[in-house]
Amino acid sequence: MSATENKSLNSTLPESKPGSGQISGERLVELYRTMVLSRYLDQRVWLLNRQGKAAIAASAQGHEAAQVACIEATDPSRDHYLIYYRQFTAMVALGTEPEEMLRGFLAKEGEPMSAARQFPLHGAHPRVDLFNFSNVIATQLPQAAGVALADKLKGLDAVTVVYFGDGASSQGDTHEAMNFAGVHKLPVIFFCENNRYAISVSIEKQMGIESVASRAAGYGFPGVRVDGADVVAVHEVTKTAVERARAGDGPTLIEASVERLLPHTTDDDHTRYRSTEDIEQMSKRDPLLILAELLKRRDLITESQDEEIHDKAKKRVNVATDTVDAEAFPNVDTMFEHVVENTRGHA
Ligand SMILES: Cc1ncc(C[n+]2csc(CCOP(=O)(O)OP(=O)(O)O)c2C)c(N)n1
Ligand SMILES: [Mg+2]
Repeated sequence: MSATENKSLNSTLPESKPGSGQISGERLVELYRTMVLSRYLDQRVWLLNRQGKAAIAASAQGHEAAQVACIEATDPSRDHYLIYYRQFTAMVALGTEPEEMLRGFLAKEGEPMSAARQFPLHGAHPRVDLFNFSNVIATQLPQAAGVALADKLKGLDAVTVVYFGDGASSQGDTHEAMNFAGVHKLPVIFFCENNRYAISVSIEKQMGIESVASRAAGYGFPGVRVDGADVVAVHEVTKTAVERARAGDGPTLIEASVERLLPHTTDDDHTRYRSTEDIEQMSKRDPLLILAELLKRRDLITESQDEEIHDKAKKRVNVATDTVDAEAFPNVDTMFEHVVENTRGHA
């Protein structure tokens, strides 16, 4: 689906200025590199889980294009991002190093987000400027409205992007955040990665309407549905939403249709609730294959350059794995540091 067709799904989304959403061929190749690196890292974490080294992981496989394209349309030097547990690629795109991500999964000393005290990848990342996030779904949405309100009160032109899933869109927090953001015309982008499942619960059992984007009408701002496997289309609709937010016109809800190529987490088995046909069909919407095809069709990369990109990413992930695997776990004497105030005299 092209961005123009997507926009026609909701006529309230303002037209983007000519050219403002365009992405160069060079940048497309860069985004592809990030997606490939994220994919190998993601696959590695699942292997580490099967080896008994990583406790649990959620995968971004199938969500990569939506995540990189959205960030490409924003400005990490001034904008804010509130992510959730499936934001593997977004984290890589925002500058989290593979070693840092693996330290989280292997709970190694020096892990930057929670000093290895939390679920993998949970916590805040001060260097990358990621807000602390919770495993409790949709809690990040009211927080995002708060961040955007603070920026507005300070007169800054920063945009806050908050990511969530289709399942999270059914939570009360989502309604409160969107209502508040609509009332106050806050510079926030609600970015829903709709993979049609909340663990094993399919979208038909989650909502009585067809699209998450149409909920925006109830809050007085535009909602737009976009093919989340199409980097160019996601970039274009996000760029329009960013321009709208910076101009003081308020929020946008973007619904990116994506595939969750793997089960919900390493603890799940989706063959118990998805048909073989469904699983086969969705693998055809793998965003890496779709972007690789586009880059080759436009002569932006050759077959051998594609292989090089893959080799480089594989090597980068191997180096990071060897490094982190050899690192120490936090000293047990530090167990109660950074957790809660020790009022019971444990340590
Ligand atoms: C408030 C709350 N209820 C239930 C859960 C259990 N839970 C964890 S992930 C999840 C599914 C969320 O699905 P969705 O928002 O579509 O995101 P996806 O995992 O598909 O990306 C649920 C129900 C939770 N973490 N928090
Ligand atoms: Mg979902």
